[in-house]
Amino acid sequence: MQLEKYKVDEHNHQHLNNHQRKLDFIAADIDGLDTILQKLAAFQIAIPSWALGTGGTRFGRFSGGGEPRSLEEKIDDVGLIHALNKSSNSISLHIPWDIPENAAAIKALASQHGLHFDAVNSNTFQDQPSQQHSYKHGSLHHVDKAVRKQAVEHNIEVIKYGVELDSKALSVWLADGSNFPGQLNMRGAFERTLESLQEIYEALPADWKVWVEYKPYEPNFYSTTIGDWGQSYLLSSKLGKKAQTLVDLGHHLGSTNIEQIVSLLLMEGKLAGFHFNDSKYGDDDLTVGCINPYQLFLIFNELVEGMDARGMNHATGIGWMIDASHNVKDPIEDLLQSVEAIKIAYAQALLVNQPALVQAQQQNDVVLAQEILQQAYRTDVRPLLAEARLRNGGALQPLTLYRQQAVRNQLIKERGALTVSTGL
Ligand code: PSV
Ligand code: MN
Repeated sequence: MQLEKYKVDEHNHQHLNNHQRKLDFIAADIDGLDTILQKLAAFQIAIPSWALGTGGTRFGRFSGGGEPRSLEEKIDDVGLIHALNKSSNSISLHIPWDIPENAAAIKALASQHGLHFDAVNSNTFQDQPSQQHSYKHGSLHHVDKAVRKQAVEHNIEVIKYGVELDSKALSVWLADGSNFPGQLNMRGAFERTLESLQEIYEALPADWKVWVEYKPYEPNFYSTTIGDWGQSYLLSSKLGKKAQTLVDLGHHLGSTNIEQIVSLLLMEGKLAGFHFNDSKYGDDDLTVGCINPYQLFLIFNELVEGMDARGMNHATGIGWMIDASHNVKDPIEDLLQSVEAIKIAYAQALLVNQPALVQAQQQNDVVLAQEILQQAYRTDVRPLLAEARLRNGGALQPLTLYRQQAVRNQLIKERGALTVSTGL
């Protein structure tokens, strides 16, 4: 289904006075309001094709109804999200969950919604019915050359799909690791992974990147071959300029200082981008900003400062993507919340008085430095986001409009109550 523009306009008309009052209130305290609004309007976050259905756990899966049954319907759902928030103009595909059989038609459909294709993701963490060798004991790090070859070829095939869709990056996450001490020679596993990645790297088109994602545990519980940012950084450094490290917020052990990791990767030109989500315990894949919004703000503070120091464009300098999945919310509502949370953190980081912060740091004025950060963090920036959406043609209150239009009920009518979308 499509959300007609006049419905967005009617909604905006209804809420305009209220919005203007809130905007005027915050605008009075902000220098360079227009520049901030332009940055917010330009800032887009990619939606993963696998987050549009209800996520499951190993204990079960409870479909919410009206889930997309095909790649085309997933694109329609991202189109809906983008029509509402004008902040999600791309989709990231996971192969083979979402194979674009007819790339030209898929591209045409996406562009009708104003969408393009973000990074393509390979999958060598599950066995597919048609494949010859199993990934039970890993893929790119496998001791058997034939298994490694199969996994390399899969990645090269994913690049080909991506080229057809005008994607510009291959995102690689490996489940490779070991469950028990002694199962694996760790150095050997690392070296074989590097060798396999080198073969994939060779197949990258000139204007492509490969993003190497790390994760400390799960599905393996003793060692993971690309287990932390150091291991990913080592690989991406050895591979070359086109390889970078991807940070998934859920892929850290408790209390890790993610903002420090991000700051250093950025300094080295090795930060590929993000998989945004939030977590309390592990890789919980919860809605962005639902547990620890302050950490998200601190990450964005490092990003804004670090990107400015390198003269990078905030919107296009690195990859921004959500990677979340859970089983209790309407996925579209959840994604709207995640995008909002990301943009709130970004807007707050834009408000940090950087010159004053630098001065406080130079003078070792710890109290003032904290005051400066928290002044920005405690500002309610939601009217700025709403104004940027309004200027882009989106809705002042995306979630409210989504509910008023009873979009999910319409999707259930169109697609049925028992549809199940592909993904984990
Ligand atoms: C692994 O936990 C991960 O974060 C990787 O990015 C995968 O591609 C994705 O989740 C699969 O859901
Ligand atoms: Mn991820």
